[in-house]
Amino acid sequence: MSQMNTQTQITITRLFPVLVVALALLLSATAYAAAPGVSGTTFNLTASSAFISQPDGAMIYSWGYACSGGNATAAPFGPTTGSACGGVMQVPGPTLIVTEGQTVTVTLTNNLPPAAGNTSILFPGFQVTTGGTGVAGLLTQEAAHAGTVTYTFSTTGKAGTHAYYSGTQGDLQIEMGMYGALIVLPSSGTGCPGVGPYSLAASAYDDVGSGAAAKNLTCYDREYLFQFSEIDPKIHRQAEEQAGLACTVAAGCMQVATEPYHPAYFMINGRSMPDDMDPNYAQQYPHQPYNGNPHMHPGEQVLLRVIGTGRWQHPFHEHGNHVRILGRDGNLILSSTDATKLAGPLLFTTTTTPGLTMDGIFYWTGKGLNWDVYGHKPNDGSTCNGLLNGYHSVTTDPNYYEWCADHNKPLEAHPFGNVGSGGPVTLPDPNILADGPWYGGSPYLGPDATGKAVSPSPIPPSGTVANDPGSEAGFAFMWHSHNEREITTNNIFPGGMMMMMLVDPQAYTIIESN
Ligand SMILES: [Cu+2]
Repeated sequence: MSQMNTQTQITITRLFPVLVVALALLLSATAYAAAPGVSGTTFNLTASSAFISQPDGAMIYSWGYACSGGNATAAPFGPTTGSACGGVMQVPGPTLIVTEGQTVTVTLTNNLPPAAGNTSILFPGFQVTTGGTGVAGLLTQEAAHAGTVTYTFSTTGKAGTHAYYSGTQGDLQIEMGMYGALIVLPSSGTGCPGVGPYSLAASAYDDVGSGAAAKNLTCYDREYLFQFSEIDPKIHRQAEEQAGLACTVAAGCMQVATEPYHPAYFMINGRSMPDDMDPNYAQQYPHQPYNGNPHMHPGEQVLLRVIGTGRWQHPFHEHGNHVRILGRDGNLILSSTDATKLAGPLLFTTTTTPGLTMDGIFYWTGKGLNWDVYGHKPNDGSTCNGLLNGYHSVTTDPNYYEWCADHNKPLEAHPFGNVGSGGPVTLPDPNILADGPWYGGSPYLGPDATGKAVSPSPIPPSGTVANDPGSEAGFAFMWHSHNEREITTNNIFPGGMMMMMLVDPQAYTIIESN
C-alpha cells in the first residue's frame, strides 16, 4: 500500500445486543479498551494441540497454551459464553495481566503429544525460579510429557509489555504457536486522571520523579495488543504427521525440518485478515480468541502494545500517524527530568525483531489537513470553541476535538468548488462499485457525513444510508506490514498481517469488547 494517508469513508452498520450497548453506555465514563486476557497472580497453563483456522479455509495443526483453574479471571471482559480461562488451547496463549510488584506463579503442564518431547516457558527480562520443579533443560526447567513445572518471578520494576514463549526447541515450538504476552500494569500510574482533553484512564508505566515532580508521560485512553507471527504450513504438516509416534524421549521423536522457511500465513494475534476484524472470542475461532480491530475517537491517546513473534521481522506500518515509542521490552525510554527524553522517537513502522516488544502511542486528530473533516460550512451554525489548545472543547458535540483552525474549510468551498463538480475528491461511479454500501463516498467524519458529500451521484445516494449517531461512519486507516509479502494469505492478496484502525466520530460509542 502507499504510504499516503488513505482516508476512506466507510459506513458499517452492526447490530449489537441491546444489553451490550446499554452496558457500554453505563461504563462509558470510565471504560477504556484494554487487551483481553486473564488476570491474577497464579496461572495454570497447559500446552496442547489443536487446529487453528485461516481465511482460505485451511485448518493448521498447532500447539499452544490453555489456561485452566479458578485462579485467573477474565479482564476486563471475557467471552460471551464460558470462561476466558476455560481450558481451551489458544494461539497466542492467554494474555497474562498482572500488576507491578506482584509475585507471579505460572504452572505449566505438558499435554503435547509424547513425540513432541519436553516443553517450557521463558519469561525474558524476569528473574525466574522453579523451586526444583520440572526437569533440567537447555535454557530453563522443562515439563516432561504429562509432567509439570512451576515458574515464579517478581514483577517489581517491570511495568510494560513483555513476551513469553517456549524455551524448548524454539524453532519448532514457537513456530507451532507457543507464545503469548505478559502485561504488567504499573503500580504508581497516578499522574493520569484528568490530564488532557480526555480523561486519561491509565498509564503504561509508572510516574517518573516523585512528590510534586511526579509526572506520567505514558497515559492513554485506549489500549491494544498486537502479536505478529507467521506460519510455514509445511512445518505444521510434518509435526501433525508425526504426532502419533510413540516416544519417551525428552527431546521428542519428531524429525521436522524447520529450514528452508517459507511462511504462507501472516497473523495478528493468531488471525489473518479479514478474520482479525471479527470480535474477540468470536465462536468461529475457538482457538484464536483475540482480534486486531482497533478503534479510537479523534484526539484520544491510543496505547499500542506490539510484540514480534515468530522468525521474521515485521515492519508494521500504522497509517495516519507515526507511533511515539514509550518503551522497548518493558524498559521505559522517557524521562521527565531530561528535556531530550520527554517524548520517545516517532516511528513510521513499528518494526519488531523476534521477541521484541514495544509500547507506543498512536494519536490522530485531523489537525492541519486544511479541510474541516466534519464537513462544516460557513454560516451553518456550527461552532468551534478552541479552548483546548486550538481544539473544540465541548465534549458533548459530535465535532469534539475538531482542529478549529480548519473549521469551516469544507472541501466544497476550498479550493475547487463542489466535490461533485470537479473538486479534489473524485467519487467513483456507483454502478461499478461492487461494495457500494460499504463506501460512503464522503470525505467527512461524522454521523451525518453522507449528507454532506454533495454530488450528483453520491455513494450511497444521500439519504439511503442512515448514518445516525449510533451507527459507525469513520475514517479507516489501513494498518499493515510493510513487508508486503506479509499482507497475503497463502499467496493471495489481500490478507495476512493487515487490519483497519477506525477513527470514529465522537457520537459513536466504541464497543470495547469488539
Ligand atoms: Cu500502506
